Amino acid sequence: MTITPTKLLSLYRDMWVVRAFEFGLEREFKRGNVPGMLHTGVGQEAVQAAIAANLRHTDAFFPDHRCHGLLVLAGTPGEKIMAELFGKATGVCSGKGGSLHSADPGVGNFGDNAVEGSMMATALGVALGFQMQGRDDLAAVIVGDGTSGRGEWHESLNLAAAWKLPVLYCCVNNGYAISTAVGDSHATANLYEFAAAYKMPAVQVDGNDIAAACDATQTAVESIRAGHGPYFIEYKTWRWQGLFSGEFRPPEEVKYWKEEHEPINMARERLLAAGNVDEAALDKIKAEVEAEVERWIAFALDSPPPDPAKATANVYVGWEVTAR
Ligand SMILES: Cc1ncc(C[n+]2csc(CCOP(=O)(O)OP(=O)(O)O)c2C)c(N)n1
Ligand SMILES: [Mg+2]
Repeated sequence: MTITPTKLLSLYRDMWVVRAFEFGLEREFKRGNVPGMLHTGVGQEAVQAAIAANLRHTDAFFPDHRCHGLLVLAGTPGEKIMAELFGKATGVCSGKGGSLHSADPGVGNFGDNAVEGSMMATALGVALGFQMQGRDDLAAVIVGDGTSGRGEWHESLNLAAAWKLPVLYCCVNNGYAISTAVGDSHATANLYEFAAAYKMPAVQVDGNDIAAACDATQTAVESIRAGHGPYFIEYKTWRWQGLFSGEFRPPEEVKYWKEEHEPINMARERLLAAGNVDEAALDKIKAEVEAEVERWIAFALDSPPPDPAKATANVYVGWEVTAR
């Protein structure tokens, strides 16, 4: 581990931001306060914290459908993300974006897209722009394992490698796309092997080990900023939630990921072993984050819905659409 105990403590808090945000959101979803569908990032906290910790506001990132917590860690106020997911006027995109289509370019969030993997093509254009401007910023694109069977995945990696574009590919391999296991739909369950064929550095890392995930991300980001072209990281992790209610995975697998190899507990044990923080201090961090998330939820609940008269505003840049 190369990260310091102080940095690890800060990442521990970040992981709690992701989990507490999702737990609060799930609770409100079940109460009927969140419209649409919900995919949560519970179980993938270390991946999101590691990515957020290595980006800066002048970079661009394209989150996936489980990245709510990452949006907060990237710098958008938590209440604005929460209100967005509640479909409220005070949300970061005035309640029009929701989970999948909200963006905040001021902190580098260029938005997700419901067509899985399509941001991999968009990221190329942003990265090309950075390269032409001579900047050392990068475009990070976060995608699930399910995306790797899509044409855009391969087209994107090919062009990024050929043109040495500053793209950080963050492949969140949680083992399944909906309920299809990666190894059942690909010739390998190790997706970095595909990326390596496109002639870019490609690594696989334990995505539940925050220190390993953060180290790997830092190495990749430094390489890209130094002008060496794209970099691919496959984070091996596991999501607690399926794409629907009900458990389809074997009990021993669930036990391994939720109890024995669970990212927040692993970080907690490592912090306690390092000896400069005790149980009470770690519990306090969790409680503080949970209280903050409750404030974000209260803000979202108290916020007004969007004004129907503004439904067509800001749909296209500089072009107001008038209702027919
Ligand atoms: C191009 C495309 N095909 C299908 C879907 C429907 N869909 C939504 S999520 C999902 C599974 C995605 O799996 P993965 O990329 O592994 O992400 P995970 O949900 O496991 O985090 C699918 C097939 C979609 N949104 N876009
Ligand atoms: Mg998956």
